[in-house]
Formats: sequence, C-alpha cells, structure tokens
Amino acid sequence: MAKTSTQTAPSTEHFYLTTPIYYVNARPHLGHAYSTIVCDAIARRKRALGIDTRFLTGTDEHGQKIERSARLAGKTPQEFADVIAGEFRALWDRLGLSYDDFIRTTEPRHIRGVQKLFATLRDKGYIYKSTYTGQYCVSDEAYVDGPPGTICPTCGRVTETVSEENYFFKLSAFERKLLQFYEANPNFMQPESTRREVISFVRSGLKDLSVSRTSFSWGIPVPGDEKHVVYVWLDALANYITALGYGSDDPAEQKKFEKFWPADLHLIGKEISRFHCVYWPAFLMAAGIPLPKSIRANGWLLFDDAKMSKSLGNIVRAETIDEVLGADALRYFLLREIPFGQDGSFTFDALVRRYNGDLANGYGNLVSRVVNMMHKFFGGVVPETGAAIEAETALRAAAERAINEFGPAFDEFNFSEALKGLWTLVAEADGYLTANAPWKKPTERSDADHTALQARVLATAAEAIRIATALIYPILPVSAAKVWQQLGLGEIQDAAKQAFLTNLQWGGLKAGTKFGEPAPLFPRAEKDAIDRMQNLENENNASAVDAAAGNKIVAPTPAAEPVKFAEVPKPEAPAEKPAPAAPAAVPAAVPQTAAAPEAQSAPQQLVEEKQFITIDDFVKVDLRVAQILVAERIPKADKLLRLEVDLGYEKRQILAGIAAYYEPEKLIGRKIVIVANLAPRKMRGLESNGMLLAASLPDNPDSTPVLAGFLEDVPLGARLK
Ligand code: ME8
Repeated sequence: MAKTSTQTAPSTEHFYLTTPIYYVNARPHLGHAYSTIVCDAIARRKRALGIDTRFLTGTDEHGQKIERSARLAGKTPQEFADVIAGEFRALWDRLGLSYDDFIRTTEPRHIRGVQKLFATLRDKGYIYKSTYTGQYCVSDEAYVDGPPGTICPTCGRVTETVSEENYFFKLSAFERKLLQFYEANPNFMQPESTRREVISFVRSGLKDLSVSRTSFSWGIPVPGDEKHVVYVWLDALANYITALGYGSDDPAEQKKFEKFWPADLHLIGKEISRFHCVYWPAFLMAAGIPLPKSIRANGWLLFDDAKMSKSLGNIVRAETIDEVLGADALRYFLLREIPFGQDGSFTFDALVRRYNGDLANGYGNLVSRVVNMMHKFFGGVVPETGAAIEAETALRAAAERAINEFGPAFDEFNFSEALKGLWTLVAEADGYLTANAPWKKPTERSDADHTALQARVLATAAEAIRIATALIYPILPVSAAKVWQQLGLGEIQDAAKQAFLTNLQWGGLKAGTKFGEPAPLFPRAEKDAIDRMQNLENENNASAVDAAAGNKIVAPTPAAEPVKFAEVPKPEAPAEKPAPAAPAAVPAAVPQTAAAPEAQSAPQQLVEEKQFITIDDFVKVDLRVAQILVAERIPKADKLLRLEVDLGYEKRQILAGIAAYYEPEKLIGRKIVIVANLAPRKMRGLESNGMLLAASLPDNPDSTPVLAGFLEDVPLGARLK
C-alpha cells in the first residue's frame, strides 16, 4: 500500500485523460461541453506529439436523483438514462470530439468492476456496516453535516434527512495519508484554490463515509447483500478504471488497464473536487491501486451571473453555437476567453465579438488573402524564392516565438495565454502583408522585381500560416484541416500522426507545393447572428424537446414579468378569421401573455363566454401546497424573487414578481400555494417552473399581494381541488 501513495513519474508514451461522467437527469449544455472540449483539445495535442493517448468520457446513470427524474417523466430509470446518454454521445459526435471510449455506468463492464472494487475494499477491512442518520443532498448526491433542514453548501438546496443501515468506508483512516500525499505531490490537484480548499477540508477531519443506500434501488447491488446499492459517487468514480477493464477476466482488457492506469489527468469542474481529490484517492489507496497523476478543475461557465446549470435553467446549448458559428468558434471562445481554472461569463455578444475579431477578421482573413493571391499571381503553386523566406526576420522571429511558447503555455493549461501569443503571429503576418502590399505594383518597380517581391512575401506569409495552423490544430481542428488542404499539405490528421504539427521549424513550406482551392473559413457574423442564436434557444425551449427526459416545456413567448393568478384571464386575440362563436376552452389558470390590442376590444359576448370554465377545465390546473426553502433577489431584476420550493415529492425553482413587497429572508419556511403544472418559462435567463398564488387588492394594485396559505398545517404537495 505504501506504493500507492507515491506518484509515478509522468509517462512519456501514454496519456490517459478523462472528463467527469455526466448525470443523465437532463440534457447536455455548454458547461458540460466546456470540460469535454478542453479534454478534446488536450487529447489532440498529445496525439500530435506522438503520445499514445486515451480519452474517456461518459455518463453517470445511477442514484436517487436519476431515479426521481425518471419517475417524474413516467419512464423507467434505464429508459430515461438511455435517452439522455444518447443525447450526450450524439452531441459529442456532432461537435467532432475525439473521445476513445464512452462509458455508461449501467454497462455490465462497469457494474462488474464496481462490485469488484467494493468487494476488495470490504475484504481489506475498509468497509463495515453501521447506521447512518444524517442529511443528504439528492441534487449533489452528497452527505452533508448538520441538523435537519441544513442547506447543502454546494447547491444551496435543503438537505433531506436519511436514516439507514449502510456500509461505511473508513475514510477517517486516510486523513494523514492523504495530507502526506498532497504534500509530496504539489501538482496532484490544481488550481491552487482547489488545492487549498481540499487540504483544509481534510485537515478539518474526515469522518467515515456511507457507501451504500437501501432506501431506493436504482444502483449497483452490493455484492452479497443485494438490498443495498453502492453509493453513487463510489460507483461513478470507479468509471475511470472500469473503462480500462478493471474487474474483467479478459487478458486484453487487463492489458489495457496495465497500460493506461494510473490516469495522467482527471479534468473536472471545481464543484466536484472533494469527491476526486479526497474520496477517490482514499478508495484507491485502500484498494491498493495507484493514484491518478493529476486532477485539474475548471472554473464555472456563468450565464446571467449564475453558474450555468440545469437546475437553474439558465443554460445555452452547444448545438445552437455549432449551428450558427460552427464548433471551432465555440472551442476558440471557451479556451481564449476564460482563463482556465477561473469562472467566466458566457454571452452571445462576447462570443460574436471574439469570432469576428479573432477568427473572421484575423486568422480567417489572413488565410484567405494569402491563398487567393497565391492562386492569382502564381497559379496556386508556391514559387521558388531561394533563401528569401529566411530573410524575413521579423515574421520568422514571431513564428519561432510562437513555436517555443505555445506548447509550454498550452501544456500548463494556460490556453488563453497560448492563444493570445499565437495571435500576435497572426497580427504580425497581417501587418507584414499590408506593409509589403504584394497586390500593388508601384510604377517605379520593374515587373521582375515585383514578381520576386510577390514570391517572397506570399511564400513567407504562407509559411507563417503553416506554423500558426499546425499549432492551432488542437483548438480549431476543423478549420486547421481546411487550411492545411488549402496550403496543399494534405490531410492534417496524417501530419498529426507523423508529429509534423509539433516538430516545427521555420521554412517547412517547400517551393512547388500546389495549393488547394480557396474555401471560406469563418464568414463574418452579421448582426443577426446573435438573434439567430437566441431564437434557436427560445425555439428549443418552447418545443418541449425535453419531453423524453421529463423536462419542462417553456412557454414560447415569455412575458417580461410573471402574471398573477388572480388576474382575470384576458380574451384570446382573434385569429385572422373572425373568432368562432364558441371558442375552444382555455384553461383559466394559464395566464394570457400580453394580449394583442384587438383582443382587448373583442366583442363583449366573447369575453363573457370565456369567463366561465367547466369543471374539466378546472381540474387541469394542478394547485399544490409548497414550502419556500430558498428565497433570494435576482441581480438586475427589481421585481423578481427566485424561490426554491419543496412540493414534498419534488423541489423546484419558481420566480415570483413580489420582490417589491417581501424581504426574501422572511419568506423562507412559509407554506404557499402554487400552480404546479404551469408551462415553465424563462425570465432573466432563469427558468420558472410554476407560479405562486397571491391575492391583489382590487382597489389598490400597488399594495402588498397577500400570499395564499392555510390556518391548519397542510402536508407539502397536497392538492387543492
Ligand atoms: O457532477 N461550468 O455530473 P454533472 C463549467 N456525475 N463546467 C460545468 C458547468 C458550468 N456551468 N456545468 C457543468 C456530476 N459543468 C457527476 C460527476 S464524475 C465521476 C461524476 C461540467 O452532470 C463540469 O465538468 O453535474 C462539472 O464538474 C460537470 O460538468 C458536472 O456534471
């Protein structure tokens, strides 16, 4: 076991890197794409360096959270997981991510491996049975210290009290060993903020960890005691070894494990560092398995000032950006805009600004100018320049600086700096072209001299492009492949395999090379690009595509502010044809958003008819008792409060237009009535899943709305009818 707590020297010929495996309770968004794209870029660079690389991603499919989401969607957990796992995989394929393996925790190979790991830990005396009574956060699938009602420190939700006979892992036995290990391996976890946080967590004392559950069944049965399922984090973390064949009897699988384990890099989001930097190494030490070499945490991608997350509903999909600007634009933005390890905001504006500035007007324009001129002046064949390329010292110096600096910065996860540096080469090449103006022949210059200048300048600029393109390949793989073709260098993948992209030297573009046809790389994004992306997001929300996953439908035209239930429904806007005498019944509880002016002057008869609803209409409205768990103001929204409410069977977020009347803290714990089946809608980038009921005083619309409630104690989730 002593062997496990020393770090193996970094391997030179293998590199095994992993993303977190994503929960299948909702569809992928940009946050997931961010971590996976970073891994993809690293994997591509490692392969280009000639390193035998294995890149693993996958989905985390067990646990109470998935079981509940599936139930809500009316599906079995397996059916539910199949749909969402398929969506993750399809998205990674659409974005061209070069993963070597995609593991699902419901696969037999994983189940077998987890059972072996559990049995090993038990056989070695690190697992024992006892009773756990305490708090559990289902959203994070994490145990939380504190009395009933404790708020989860990670997500801010109220924890649930759990009392179960469980298996426990002797985590407390690893406190000292972990601290020694961190001390001996300062690069094991980074960035520094993560390292500090983890060390202080361990120093504050480790308690034994419950590693099985009995109150639900969607998990991997504990071998020999099948009424228990393995704790979902023990199950999930093991994916990094089960995907390499841990637990398999097949010699080929065992070889894979021997070859690639320990992992060189686990890339994770910062919120799951405790699981990766404390629990995972402790499990491995206990099982006698070597520890991964490094764990790197990315910061959070924020949208509308909050972590982009499915539970807040403030998500943007990678598909939208791919559709409008292409996957390379997204990759470039994420790696250039956000210093790795820090939080960074995503906005469509910033994305388009970067795209136009750096890609369309920068690199793309440079390539297009040079390739077009090479065709125009030299029939697309790199002219003979003798030693002329060598003479261009300033550009050559910029290219050599890029060769020397890009790799080390990239390998240190300073992607943003690496790109910034590389773009000085792009700018330098651009300036060089402009200064030499090979397209313009001054009258005093002879034809022969001008042709010589054109040859020298275009060949030199093309050489700078070749170097920039080789370096940028891991980040812009699609565009770099196109440029490689245009430079007449063939398939960039082949060049990558032969280490031509990393073994770079000035002067590699040979005279006589036949350029490919010019093709557009990054067409300038016009003003409507942002609208298109926003519309795609709105349409996607509105089309209820999440139905399979049980996610909510977002109303297609959200109102700026919530409409109170107490308002009299406005009549429907008449269609182009005159309204039918007996219009289709409208569920009274569904508030009408901004009615068209004609609607307000609709015939009186129509208004009156619509004031009655049938009992069938009424029963469509699902009114429920809920309790406010979290209430907070929303930055830059004066009227809205963000509430998290507990319906007993489910927790959810609703937004309510009562910020002017209620101090958020005073609302916590209040029981209210909500419309539970109101179509979700987005306000200020956040999703509201329901509406609270309040009486407004008819004579004074500005007075405080009175929240509906009960004198008696009513259980959460009780239906009003
Ligand atoms: O935590 N910004 O899965 P998950 C940056 N199943 N990264 C983000 C992000 C954001 N706004 N949102 C998500 C789980 N991510 C567990 C992991 S691993 C053995 C088990 C990325 O679906 C980031 O990598 O909640 C984060 O750690 C991960 O997605 C969480 O995905």
